Amino acid sequence: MTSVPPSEAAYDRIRLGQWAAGRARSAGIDRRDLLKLVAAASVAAPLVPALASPARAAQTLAGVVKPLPPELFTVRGTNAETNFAALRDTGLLTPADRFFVRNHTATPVLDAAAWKLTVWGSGLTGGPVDFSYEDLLALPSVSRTAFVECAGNGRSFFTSQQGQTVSGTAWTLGAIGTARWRGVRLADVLRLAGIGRDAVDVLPRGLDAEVVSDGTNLGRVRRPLPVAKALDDVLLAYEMNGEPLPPDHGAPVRLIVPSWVGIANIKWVGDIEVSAEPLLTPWNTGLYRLFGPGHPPEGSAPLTRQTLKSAFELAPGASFAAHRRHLLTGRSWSGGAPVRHVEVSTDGGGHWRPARLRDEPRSGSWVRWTADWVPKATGPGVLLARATDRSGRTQPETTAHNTQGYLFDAVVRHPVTVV
Ligand SMILES: Nc1nc2c(c(=O)[nH]1)N[C@H]1C(S)=C(S)[C@@H](COP(=O)(O)O)O[C@H]1N2
Ligand SMILES: [Mo]
Repeated sequence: MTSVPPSEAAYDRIRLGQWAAGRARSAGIDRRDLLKLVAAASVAAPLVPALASPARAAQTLAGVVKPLPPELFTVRGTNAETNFAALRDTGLLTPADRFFVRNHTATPVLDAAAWKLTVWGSGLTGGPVDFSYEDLLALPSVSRTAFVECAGNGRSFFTSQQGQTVSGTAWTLGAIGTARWRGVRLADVLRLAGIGRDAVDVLPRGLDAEVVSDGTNLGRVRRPLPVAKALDDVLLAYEMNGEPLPPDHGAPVRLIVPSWVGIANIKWVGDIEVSAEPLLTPWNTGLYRLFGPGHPPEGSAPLTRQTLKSAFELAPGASFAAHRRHLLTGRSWSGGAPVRHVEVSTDGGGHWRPARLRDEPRSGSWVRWTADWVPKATGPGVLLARATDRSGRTQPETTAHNTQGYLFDAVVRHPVTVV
């Protein structure tokens, strides 16, 4: 199990009890609609395969501003997955031109000069407080290297490796990117806005369009953060890798919630409700909980930290010349603790040997690694990489099923061909 600080674990237990007892407030959605979502979450629908990328032509996607060249991205619905092979020549940080995009609807193009952030709600000691972009720039800034990773990253392997049905975007391992984020501490903004001692939940909301799912309007993307996390290491970021945030990644300002599931990192934030009551939205009830065998009907506690994964910087089916020395490269990461070590297997899992880490492991970031390989037999092969983090967790052989395919952490079998 991922080690979770006591405050997070306590929050989850309390919120789960409040949900079951009907005591938490639904924020911006009818309670019956939330209950329908929870009921639907227990049933998985099959994954939709990605459309074949148009050959050569630079791919674009309505709703995403940046170009999505097929060598860098695989388009999946309204989203674009980073091709891991395209990270081979990059450093620790993912350049913005190849950072994955997960949009519930479409990227809004906002004018920073006209933008404001409104902080409001029953958890403040006074009325609403507005912050302009200039106001945020004038506050003390902090920088932090952190990954943003979708909770459903790796989802397709529930089906391809475990034969299980799961619903959601059929990501392989590229729904993750690591950047250097600069911005202000959310804690500083909340204190300036007058957060009170009875505040329990902090609900940032995006300025992108309302999300309509199966005929139900879920409202704008929003997910409550427990006040303990909101006051800890969360940033309101306005810079990514030394540049102003690009439109697709939340310009002018987004949340960065280190080590937590991607949905916590609300893009294009326009307002933040600070509440003295616990809050429920679709994104912490029917979505982003584990449903299925072994979980209560209302789902697990809302997901918080990411799990542990490893990926090769290789295309699926990549080919290697036999009897030559090749340098295999990849990355491993964990939301639970810094990575401790990584092992690779080039014989389908029979033997494992240590990979060389190229980065100092840090919490909330990934490490690059390398391993040499001299393939001998020609024909199809399978490469595996397996990480262990400092909490002692190692990637398992299989991940317990959940209907929405969240938090896949099992070792992924990477097919290759030796010629
Ligand atoms: N406003 C808003 N914020 C959002 C989303 C969204 O659709 N709208 N998607 C979330 C999800 S599910 C993920 S995984 C991350 C993806 O961030 P990225 O597109 O910058 O990679 O943003 C999160 N923040
Ligand atoms: Mo996500």
